[in-house]
Amino acid sequence: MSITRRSLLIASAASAAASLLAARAFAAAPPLEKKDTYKVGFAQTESNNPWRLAQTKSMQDEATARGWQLVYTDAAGSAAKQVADVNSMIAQGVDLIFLAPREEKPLIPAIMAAKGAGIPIILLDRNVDQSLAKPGEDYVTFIGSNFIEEGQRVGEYLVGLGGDKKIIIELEGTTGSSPANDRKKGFDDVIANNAEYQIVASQSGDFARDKGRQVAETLLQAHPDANVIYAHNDEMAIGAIAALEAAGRTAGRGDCLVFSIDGGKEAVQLVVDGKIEAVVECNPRFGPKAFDTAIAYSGGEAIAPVIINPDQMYTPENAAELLATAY
Ligand code: GYE
Repeated sequence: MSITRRSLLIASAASAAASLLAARAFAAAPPLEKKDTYKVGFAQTESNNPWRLAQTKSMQDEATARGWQLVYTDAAGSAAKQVADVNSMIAQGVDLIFLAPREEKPLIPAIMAAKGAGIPIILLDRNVDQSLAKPGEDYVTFIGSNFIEEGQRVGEYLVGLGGDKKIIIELEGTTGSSPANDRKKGFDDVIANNAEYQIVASQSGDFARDKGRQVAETLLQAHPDANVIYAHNDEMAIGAIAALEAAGRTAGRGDCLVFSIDGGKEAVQLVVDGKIEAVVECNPRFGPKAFDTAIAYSGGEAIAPVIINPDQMYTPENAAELLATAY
């Protein structure tokens, strides 16, 4: 390609991006017409863990209870597939799209495409890069947990525990996803303010059990003195416990403390058993709040830019009592 042609292409791409930005700065998120029933999309990111299954069930149950049609897609862990899924929902003319964006950046074009087609988007559970898309302008709102606070709660609990467990391995969630970014920030900031604690390794286990096990195995070999594992979700914590046990070590206060976030039944049971020290809940039951928010939006109500789910914490003191309520 000639240099002039290439620079023309670059210039036209730049001006397209500039006009997209300009459009974004002025137009509000598309409205939702008031109707008796709706056809809505739910673009799920993957279905490889109990948290995702509980979230999907909650959305499906709510759609059934209200008699709405739900167009459900599962991106199977691929941001590219999720972009295609949203585009297919746009082509099917859904009234609104609930989107659980796998990562912070790659879903931005899909959000802009929906906006361009006049279809409002409500983000569920994961957020997008706020410098690239904004609530009220590009999508209606984000509904989910405060991930920074979740990480902070684990850090503060660990520091509050005192004792000699201070050498930490961190298992991060999916690279580029908002819960991984924020759970890391919240936790790491607490640790940075407590000089005697040290994070010796921090690596992604992609929120998956087996990946978490593999990464924990490698990191435990490299850092045999580690005595705390902080996993960004239950699945990786359960994988890490398998890695500890395979290495002849024990999960629990006697050897290595394990922490996680989510609060599925299996993890809460492990708190009861003393293998996980504490779990910060991240509530996956989005259905009622998601659908209520869509109705409020169709009625012209002002919607808060961020709607935070309240989360509890499972500890040795309350885990047995709360086990029955865990998803
Ligand atoms: O912690 C994890 C899931 O985005 C908050 O993603 C969610 C996280 C949740 O796959 O288990």
